[in-house]
Amino acid sequence: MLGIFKTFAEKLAQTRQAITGNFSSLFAHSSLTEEEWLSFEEHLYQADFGVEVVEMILKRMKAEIKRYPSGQDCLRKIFTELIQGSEGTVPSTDPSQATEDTPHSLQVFLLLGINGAGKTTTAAKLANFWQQNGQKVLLGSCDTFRAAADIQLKTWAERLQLDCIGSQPGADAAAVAYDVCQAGMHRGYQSVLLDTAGRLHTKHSLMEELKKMIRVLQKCNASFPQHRWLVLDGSLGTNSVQQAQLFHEAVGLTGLILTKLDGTSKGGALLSIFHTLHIPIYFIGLGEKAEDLQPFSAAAYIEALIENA
Ligand SMILES: Nc1nc2c(ncn2[C@@H]2O[C@H](COP(=O)(O)OP(=O)(O)OP(=O)(O)O)[C@@H](O)[C@H]2O)c(=O)[nH]1
Ligand SMILES: [Mg+2]
Repeated sequence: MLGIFKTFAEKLAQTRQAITGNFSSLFAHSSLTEEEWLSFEEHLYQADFGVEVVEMILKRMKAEIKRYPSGQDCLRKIFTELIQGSEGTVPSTDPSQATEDTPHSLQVFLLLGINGAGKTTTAAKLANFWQQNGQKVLLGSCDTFRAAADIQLKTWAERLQLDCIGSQPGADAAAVAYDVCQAGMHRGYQSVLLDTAGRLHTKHSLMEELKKMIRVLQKCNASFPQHRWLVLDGSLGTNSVQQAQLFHEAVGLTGLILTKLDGTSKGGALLSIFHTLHIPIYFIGLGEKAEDLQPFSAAAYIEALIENA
């Protein structure tokens, strides 16, 4: 557990710097001048907490700061309350826990998102994470839009020794998804991870294609895909909120993954996105390597933002 705190703190350093800047003195006291409050507000915007969350933080801090030994303690308390319920827990894929109602213990994860969000990389990292934890995982390359997408996923799979079913460019993505799930069920896999083509949430036809994919998967098993996870580019900050809302309206998202939080000062957007959508966050991407995908920990995230403030 300590490891995750250290990793989050290291990788979210840019966001932490945006919030706390030169505020070490500020956080040591329980009272701030008007000028300091204004400056603090600016820093919160720099870390991209978004208007609503910034206003909420300031209102509460101004009212409550005197009750705490330091501004840091007050901020920690507010963050902790705002982020409650944000940690997604992946259901057990233990076959022995399958019931009569749900005979298929196979868990199907559909990874969605706009172009370049990090879907393919995240699919490989997730498969690797679960495989390392002893699960039998199957990757499915359902981005049939570009030949390069299939190659990209297969390259990851080869490097990490992951099972992967590829596809031909131009093939029907829904049919590929169906075949991957059939293989998943019949070959005793516990999880299937489906990579999809990047799509603009504003393009009606592309969103319809996604709905079709889900309808076809439901023919495989009515519960599929149990997980519809939106992969968001964390460096886009709160700009992702509308995008997430439209995906949610189209397919009913069950989870979020925020990538690229390592290279941005906009990590505050995570709190804002959760506050707006109330969809749990399962993993966050903290770099390009396989091991840089981490299960989301609300406590580690908060400590990373205010550590040494
Ligand atoms: N620094 C950093 N880079 C990341 C992270 N996740 C993904 N990337 C990089 O982001 C770029 C895009 O990732 P992809 O996985 O190809 O994104 P995609 O959503 O599959 O893209 P399309 O298939 O084109 O829609 C790649 O260069 C990845 O290495 C992350 O957490 N941190
Ligand atoms: Mg991709």
